[in-house]
Amino acid sequence: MQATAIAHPNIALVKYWGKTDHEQNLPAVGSLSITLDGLSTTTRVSFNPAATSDRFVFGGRVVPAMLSRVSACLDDLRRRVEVTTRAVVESDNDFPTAAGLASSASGFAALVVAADAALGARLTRTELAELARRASGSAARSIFGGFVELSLVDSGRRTETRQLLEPSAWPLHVVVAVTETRPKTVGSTEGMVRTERTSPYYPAWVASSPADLGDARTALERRDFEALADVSESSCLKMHGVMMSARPGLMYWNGATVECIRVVRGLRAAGVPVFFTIDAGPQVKAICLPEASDRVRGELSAVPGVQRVMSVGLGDGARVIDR
Ligand code: 2P0
Repeated sequence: MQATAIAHPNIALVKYWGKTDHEQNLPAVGSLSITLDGLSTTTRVSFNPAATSDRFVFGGRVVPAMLSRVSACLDDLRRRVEVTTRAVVESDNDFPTAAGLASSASGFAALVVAADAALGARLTRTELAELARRASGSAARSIFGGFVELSLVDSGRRTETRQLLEPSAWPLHVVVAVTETRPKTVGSTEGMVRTERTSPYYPAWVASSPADLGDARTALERRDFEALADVSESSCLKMHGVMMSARPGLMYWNGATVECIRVVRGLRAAGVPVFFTIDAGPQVKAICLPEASDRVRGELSAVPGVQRVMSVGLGDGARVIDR
């Protein structure tokens, strides 16, 4: 009744922003991501027949604020295997939670994989991804390693997540430039609701996503870095455009974010294989070929306002490490 799993954060190259159903947490668009290595969430789930409620402990402290989301995710699994046993969930990140590395993605991926193993439920990877997606959209992608696509199926009533390429098939590097360590003021879920309700550009954002996904898939098949760079930067800027056009506008960047974009664009124009992507926060992630990693790291470290820089490669999907 106890198991421990590890999962890594992922970064979307073709972005997810917006939902069609908040109850089911159904995304309005598909997404395509890379799973990172080197940064991990480790989660132990211990089911206890004597317990009357779930408990969530993060970094050694009980966190009541996160308990309802964790419990709802466990309830989803408990319903499937028809058990009611409550659990203690102990989770830890080995990377700063405020680094803009979607800790909910690695967190919920590790949670469903550990809980499945602890209950002996033996769900398929696809089913685990579906459970994780219901808890947090981006978490489905961290179930798998390397390059991953979350697709809408059944006219958008369901999602299906799968691996497109193993990490070793195209071992890109990611340099994360941290420009702010305080938590963001508007969380992703709230930001999405505001964008859906108020941005006049939202329908265009949703309508343009399938073409971006197609372009990114083709770029992967051809290992065409320039094509992947073009579609990824476009998807990122379009997402921030639709965020900024909400009312009141969502502005996740700071001055250093803009300066990092300028530096990455300058490097790329000079022939360095690198492009940027930015999520719902001010950190900049520079994706590059391995040979460019040191140069990119050096240039981003020198940008005023960059507080620290981390370099990582591509990693595997969520997995059990102890049961
Ligand atoms: C992504 N983000 O595709 C996009 C890009 C942030 C910007 O997925 O509400 O924590 O839990 O489904 O997955 C962050 O949102 O949102 C996210 P919920 P989630 O990575």
